[in-house]
Amino acid sequence: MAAASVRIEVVSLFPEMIREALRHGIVGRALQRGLLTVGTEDPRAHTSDVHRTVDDRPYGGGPGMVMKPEPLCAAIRAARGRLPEGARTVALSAQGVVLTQQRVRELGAATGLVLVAGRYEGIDERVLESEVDLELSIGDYVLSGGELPALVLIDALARLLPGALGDERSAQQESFSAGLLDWPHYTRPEDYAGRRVPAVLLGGDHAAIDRWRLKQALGRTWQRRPELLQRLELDAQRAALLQEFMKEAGTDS
Ligand code: 9D3
Repeated sequence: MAAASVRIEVVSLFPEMIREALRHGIVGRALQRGLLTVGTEDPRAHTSDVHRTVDDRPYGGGPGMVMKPEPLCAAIRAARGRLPEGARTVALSAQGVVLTQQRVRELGAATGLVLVAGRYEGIDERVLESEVDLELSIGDYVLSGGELPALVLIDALARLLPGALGDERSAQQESFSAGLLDWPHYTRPEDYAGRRVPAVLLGGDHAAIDRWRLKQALGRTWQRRPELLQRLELDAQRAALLQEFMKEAGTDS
């Protein structure tokens, strides 16, 4: 369970990118309600040369530029100074360990987080050694900086805050489908362009609906994310539902 309120500071050369994105949706409402506070700190504010230099060429040569230590460290310390003692510092980096819901939950337990969004080819290694507790990636694809990953992490953290979601999913529903992909969702009309809503969802047999949903969730996880299914220990009912799905997938669909 997340703390009652999380305080986050994002160190970024594009603070507007952070502030602008967070105005919308569930996160925007969590901010308005004070469940979450997000500040920003721009390393460029911690330069003193006329060009306000935040990057420099890599030692050893090669393409691209590296975020230089002094302005970045000064920004990190300024951001940390606004947070309670014991705040953790996380750099969003393509070299990081991959973010998972498990790691989101762990980070949600912190009262304060400094998120460092890198730009250019990367951050001077000495900043990572001296100021950063953890490097996080959001997956194996190349982005142009850490701002969108920082926003991804903030979004995932905000959803864990008590009261952040308008319509709380019950703990029972969570365990019903834990570790599985969602089942297919339908709303009106019953017939859309000749595609009908599955009949079981139209009747009032809630036990049958639960079985159908669980079977679809198991089947889709098997088809699309088999590695997720391998981690689960299926009980007899789930194993039987998956067997049914597999048999039917062999014939129709
Ligand atoms: C020479 C290899 N570089 C790619 C041209 C490495 C590289 C440097 C900087 C790759 C990406 C970036 C910028 N990316 C991030 O800062 C980043 C990121 C990502 O690219 N993918 C997934 N998660 C993240 S978190 C931060």
